[in-house]
Amino acid sequence: TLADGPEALQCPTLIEDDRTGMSPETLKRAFLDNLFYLQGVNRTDASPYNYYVALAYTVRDRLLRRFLKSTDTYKQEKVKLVCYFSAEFLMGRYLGNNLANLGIYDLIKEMIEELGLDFEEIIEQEPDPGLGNGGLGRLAACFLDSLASLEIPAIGYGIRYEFGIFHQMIQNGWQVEIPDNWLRFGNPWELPRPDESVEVKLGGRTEIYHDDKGQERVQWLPERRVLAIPHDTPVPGYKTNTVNALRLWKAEASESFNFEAFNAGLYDQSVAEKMDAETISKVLYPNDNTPAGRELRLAQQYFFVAASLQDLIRIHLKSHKNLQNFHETAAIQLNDTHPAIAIAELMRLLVDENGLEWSKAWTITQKTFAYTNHTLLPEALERWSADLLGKLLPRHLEIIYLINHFFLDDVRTWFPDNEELLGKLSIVEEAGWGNKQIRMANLACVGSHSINGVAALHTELLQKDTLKEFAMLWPEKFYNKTNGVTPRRWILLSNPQLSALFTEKIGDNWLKDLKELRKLEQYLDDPEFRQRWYEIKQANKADLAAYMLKTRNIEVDVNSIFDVQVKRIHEYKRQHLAVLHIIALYNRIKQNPQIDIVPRTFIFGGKAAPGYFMAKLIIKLTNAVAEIVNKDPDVRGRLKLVFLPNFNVSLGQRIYPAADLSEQISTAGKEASGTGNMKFAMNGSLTIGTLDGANIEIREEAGAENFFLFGLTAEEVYAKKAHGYEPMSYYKNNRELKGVIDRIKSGYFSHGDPELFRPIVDSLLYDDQYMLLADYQSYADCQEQVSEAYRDRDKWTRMSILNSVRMAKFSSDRTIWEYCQEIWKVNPVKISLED
Ligand code: GPV
Repeated sequence: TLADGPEALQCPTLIEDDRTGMSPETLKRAFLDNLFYLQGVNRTDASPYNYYVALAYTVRDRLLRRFLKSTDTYKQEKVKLVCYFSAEFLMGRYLGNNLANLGIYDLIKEMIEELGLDFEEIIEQEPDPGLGNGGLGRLAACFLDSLASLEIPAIGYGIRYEFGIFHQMIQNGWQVEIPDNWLRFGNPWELPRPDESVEVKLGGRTEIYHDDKGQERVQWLPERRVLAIPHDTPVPGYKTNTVNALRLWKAEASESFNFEAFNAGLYDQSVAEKMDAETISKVLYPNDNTPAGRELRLAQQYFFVAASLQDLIRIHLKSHKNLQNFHETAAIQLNDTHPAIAIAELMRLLVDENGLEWSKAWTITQKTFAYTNHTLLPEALERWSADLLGKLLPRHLEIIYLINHFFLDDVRTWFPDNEELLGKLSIVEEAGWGNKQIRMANLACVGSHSINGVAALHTELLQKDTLKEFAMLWPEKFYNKTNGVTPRRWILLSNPQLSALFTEKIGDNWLKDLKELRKLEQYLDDPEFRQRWYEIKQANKADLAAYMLKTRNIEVDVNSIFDVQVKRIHEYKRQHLAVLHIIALYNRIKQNPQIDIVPRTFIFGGKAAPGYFMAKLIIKLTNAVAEIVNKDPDVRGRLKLVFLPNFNVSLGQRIYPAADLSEQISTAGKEASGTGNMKFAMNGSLTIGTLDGANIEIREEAGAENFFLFGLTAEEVYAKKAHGYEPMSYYKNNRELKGVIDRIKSGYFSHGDPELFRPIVDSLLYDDQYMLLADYQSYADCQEQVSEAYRDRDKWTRMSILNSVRMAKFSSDRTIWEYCQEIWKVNPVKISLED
């Protein structure tokens, strides 16, 4: 009271601020306030969605001080910023993650439940932000979590797609795509920053002119301009003060441009142009491991890269007088070649717009960029026709030609008279009839100081094969950075029971240092621990079983092996190899219904690119086999096949913890790394897999005896191809395999129509690019070993424990730390919350 005098006022925590207070009473008050004042609803008629929004704002408020403190500190201390340039960020839902990273998950859960509300239901109101296709986009999200958790100053730059990856429905066994209008109800996590908008130019032509010193220079006379409006989402580290930004750009029409047309009485045209501009950030291209090749896609890539570089230059010039040391302010990582046009854009900004000498600009550019390659598939490497690129970005095409010219001149002095080498290294491919293609991987290699693969085998094959000429020129530029995933989302959030067991036994430091899990090996021989391990897996399986019953109306046996393959559908990933094996098991049962087999539930999930015919047909085949197998009385429920529609981050969080067996069965030498493989293993699934991507390293860590290995090695695959591979001979010589293919051919799974699946059958028999038939027997035999191992619960549980506790290498914290030390040369920066 006033009578107490000023001393009483010196205790400011007496009443907590509703925006920052962490006591249960304050949190509750803030939550209910956000329901009433931000949304105008009473408790009596609030929907679960209203509650979600109220809670999201309650949490966001508690991030903001750390967020602004982080940004301020980076500015004050002129730190080097890690800039992750990526066309995709597959972030997953924010609410649960932000609660966990703030360390208030349990507190809030209790508060919500005290109000008589369903916490789980509220979490599920949030649309899963699907601004990515698969592994590449999810990797970017795991990296942002690790960067903030390791207290590294960083920013993610990308596109704020209005429509994310399509929602997948299954109708009559076929994939049907539904637009993902994820922003329809707004987005409480993002902060639009219209005052930091920048303009991006497109189209037009270039012109030579003379500057005031009489120097000949080039300027770009664009045909149109669009506004890029940044939207920032805070990305908190796990129990740190660091909150970094994910800065996504939205395209809008420039006001100035609009006015001209409007004043000229062309209102309709000005509105059309506005819509045209907005098209750029309208929709994510739903391709994984295949380039789109469309002009709009290139416009998207240039749009976000040009906006991000302007942003970084603005930040740099706030504390530096010129751009000579730009590379000391920003370490830019190119997530594949999607943002590789940034190399030409930075050259343009430095040379054309800031008057730097070409060679000086080139040094800065090379010191700024680093390139991550994510694929070995030659058809997945991006190439743009020079015509298309020149139409949209005339000055960039000239700059690319210049870069190539100087580069090839150097190569000629190093390796005289080697036209073949020049042809391989050239950024420009002469595709005949004057049809030139720009090879974006070559541009990325030439313009970067670092080139990395994403798993040991992948990096080795890049150096030996895909990028061998560059590896020969610059061996010192090549690095391996084996992928990782964040244990916060992929263990703590998705498997709370297992997390609680870990923490009970060894404390919670494993969430900051996954090597801690090794300590759990001491419990391997403890029957009580193994029992709890088993019970947790069974409980997770029961949860998933309930979900499958509810969403697909399929009843499954929780004592069966949950055998799971979830990932984008692609022929090289070989979902159809697993389907062939299921048909083989079915045939064995049909031949002898009394046969003793270990029951299995096969769970598939994954989206097919809408234009990828074979991938869509594989989905149809899977569902067609399910339809027959699930209802055949001879099977007696021993085999169940479930295709779970719309596999995404949220569904992954349900599935990984419930899996007994993780299917990682790509043709050796085709999967760059895989990251789902790591999420499964961390959650105690055993892997059946080829020696491909990161499987090799997972097997090394878990121990060969705890991994089900099958199939040809990458080397054997190459050798077989070289000697003329004949899939037909496998069909003719393997009775079981022949029975499987004949079953499909006969129309048994297609209501008697032998044509429906002919494209799959023909591709297997006459081409089999991915060598399913060569690997079939090895796979089927290996699956027998899996079944035998599963019969011995003790043995299986031990293997499961060892897989999980030995996965420290695959924490993205380890991956990011290596990037920081070896490529970016950055260190942690502590954020203080004191004023
Ligand atoms: I290139 N990847 C992807 O998800 N989309 C792409 O367009 C391309 C690659 C994936 C690879 O296929 C995976 O092997 C890898 O684990 C992942 O990128 C992350 O590196």
